[in-house]
Amino acid sequence: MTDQRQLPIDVKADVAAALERQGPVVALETTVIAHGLPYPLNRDTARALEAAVRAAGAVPATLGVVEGRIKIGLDEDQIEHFARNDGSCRKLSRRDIPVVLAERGDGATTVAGTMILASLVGIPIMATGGIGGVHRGAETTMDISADLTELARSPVAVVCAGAKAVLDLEKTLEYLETQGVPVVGYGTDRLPAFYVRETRHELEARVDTPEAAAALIDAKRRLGLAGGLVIANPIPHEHALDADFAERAIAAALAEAEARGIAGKDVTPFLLSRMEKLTEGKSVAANAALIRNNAGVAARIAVAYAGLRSGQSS
Ligand code: PSU
Ligand code: MN
Repeated sequence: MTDQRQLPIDVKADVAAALERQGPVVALETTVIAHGLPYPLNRDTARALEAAVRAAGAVPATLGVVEGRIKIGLDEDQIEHFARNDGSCRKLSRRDIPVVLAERGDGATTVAGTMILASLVGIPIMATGGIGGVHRGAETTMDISADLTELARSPVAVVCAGAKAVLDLEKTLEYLETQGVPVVGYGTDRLPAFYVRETRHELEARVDTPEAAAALIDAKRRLGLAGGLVIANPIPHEHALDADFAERAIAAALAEAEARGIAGKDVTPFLLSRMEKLTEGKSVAANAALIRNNAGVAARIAVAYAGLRSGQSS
């Protein structure tokens, strides 16, 4: 844990109490709220994620930066502010966090940003929709999400529905292998791709229970290896999109992004909002459902992990 005396950081009371007793805490990202989903579905999803974590017996910590202060846990008004994002709320990946603190601005954390803030206070697990990764055409654009390098640095397990389907999944897995990041299927042998339950990409490891996932996180910690891991949890059957339908919409959205010259941090928000139109809202409904599912699984893993750690210390 970093020395926090120099940092403008506020830890919500219930989160602080849980961390104090080494109880289960799940960090939740906010880029998906501020930049990923439309209002008011984003606000309702943020609330539903916290409820899903609580229902599984863990404490949720929705992370972000408000007026230059790091918030480990947001209150209702702050979540509403992020959800209504009037454009003043930055998207915070690693490079952006010092900037928003110095500016005393507001920012919502990506997976990379969430991992950084979570590890400041020792939260070992987070939930998201899908991680960023290597974009299609990265061999010319060099668009590779800082989520991937963060996974090699910060000790946080990321429960997700695989990588965003708009990415080049093969290159994303290659990159994670190079960076030494375990990618583990949760109840699956193949990489899920966000809207669809599985792809042709076989994974090297699989766990079927929260306890098995917790044992893996613990093994990595004991080895002293830097970085986190990816726990890839397929979207529930009833919310999955047809693979061909999803792929056609992705191809159309990507072509449009290229034609309009969308680049950098705007690529993902642009694609997600185009996908919403192209699928007549089915993509956002699926997105909200899979994140809720991931929050519940992350909480069950956090409970198992806290149990394991308390067994070790007694
Ligand atoms: N997946 C979603 N919605 C999102 C994101 C992922 O369904 O909004 C966000 C996550 O916060 C992820 C980020 O960390 O996109 C990656 O952005 P970039 O590719 O610019 O690093
Ligand atoms: Mn990018």
